[in-house]
Amino acid sequence: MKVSVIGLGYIGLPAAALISGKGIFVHGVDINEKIVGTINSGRIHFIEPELEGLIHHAVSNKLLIADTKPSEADVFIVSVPTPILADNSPDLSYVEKAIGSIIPYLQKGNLLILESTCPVGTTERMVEMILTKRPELKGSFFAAYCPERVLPGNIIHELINNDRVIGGVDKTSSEKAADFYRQFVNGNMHLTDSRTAEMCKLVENASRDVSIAFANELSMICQRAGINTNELIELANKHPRVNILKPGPGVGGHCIAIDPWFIVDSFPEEAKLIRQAREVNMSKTEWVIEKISEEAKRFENAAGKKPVIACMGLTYKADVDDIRESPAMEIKNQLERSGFSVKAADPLITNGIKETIKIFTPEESVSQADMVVFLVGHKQFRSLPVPANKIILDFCNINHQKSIL
Ligand code: SAJ
Repeated sequence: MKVSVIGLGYIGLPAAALISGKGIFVHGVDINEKIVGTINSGRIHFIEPELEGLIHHAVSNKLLIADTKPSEADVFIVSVPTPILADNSPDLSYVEKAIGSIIPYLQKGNLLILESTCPVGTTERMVEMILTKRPELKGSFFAAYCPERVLPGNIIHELINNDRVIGGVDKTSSEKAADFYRQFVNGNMHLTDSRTAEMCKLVENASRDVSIAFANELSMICQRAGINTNELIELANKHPRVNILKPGPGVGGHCIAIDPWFIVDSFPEEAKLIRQAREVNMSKTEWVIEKISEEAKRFENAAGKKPVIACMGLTYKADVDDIRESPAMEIKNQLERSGFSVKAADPLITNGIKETIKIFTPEESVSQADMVVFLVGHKQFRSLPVPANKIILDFCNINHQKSIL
């Protein structure tokens, strides 16, 4: 069997690693020649535990080759990005380009799987796009939507063990796709239709966005009420059926901050709460900037100079190196645009990003700053000493580290 994985990013590359790990040849395809070169040298282009070893093993055993062009295969997996445009509508250009690139190579009996997060109805539209160009394939290839639900930092384990939702455009397609995944997935297969599977992926993340919005709104209420939000949430969660999530400086990443917009875009009349949750989570980032600016004003009035501000953490969430859609990065940039001297520290930021951003060590940032603002709860910050004469603003509940003289 030969499998072609189109898109070798956070989802495609781990899938390629697991499939080739089962002795199935994988032809990986990516438009980025640098990524193709990195993979063919047995290395990977982002941090993910266990993945580099699997890729190195697959490449050295000639079970994985990366390429910029597709070729014939038995199974095609499309796992390319689906970002949103400035007006928050989905950008399906990568999916359309990926599907367009494999149309000449599709053969009777092939299985096409779309894994990229996409609006409801996309899989059916892609099949129509294929049949417009290749009408002779009608009824003789299989197509399914199979979303992934892995947590960055634990992708390999979750790809293997999480249940999978398998949404075929018809029953046989669902069964073919489930049989394919069973070769490397231990989780249960839940078969449904493609539209339900597409919506399932979106609602998983939208429901989380709504839950996070509740925590973020609570934090803004508590700040005005003079209540410690984290203590309040801890107490409320003692209730056996309450699970309030953690407030943060906003919602980042390329999933939770993006996917709900796919539902809002398709169902603008009905998706009121989902849209409102997005607005609350985006307003939280502005609120954090406002709070930092208010504290900086107080410092300036007292000290007669603008404070140097240490921004602790730039990634989109704790203990990952990913800065995509990062609220912390947005906060740092806005503070710099407001004329503040910012000393940013993030021990997870790998060199590639460092070249474009001046990154200090946590110790350097703290020692050079008047205000220390914790934006991302990296575990390295938990034991970081902060002298008691520094103003500490903590937006990620790192507050159990002790200040020292
Ligand atoms: N966040 C909070 N408070 C919380 C939880 C998260 O402020 O209590 C923030 C994080 O700091 C981050 C953002 O939300 O900025 C998203 O973080 P996350 O851990 O919720 O999600 P991701 O984007 O890393 O991964 C999500 C996961 N989806 C769910 O948990 C429902 C993952 O399982 C998905 O596979 C992934 O999106 C995806 O690829 O869709």
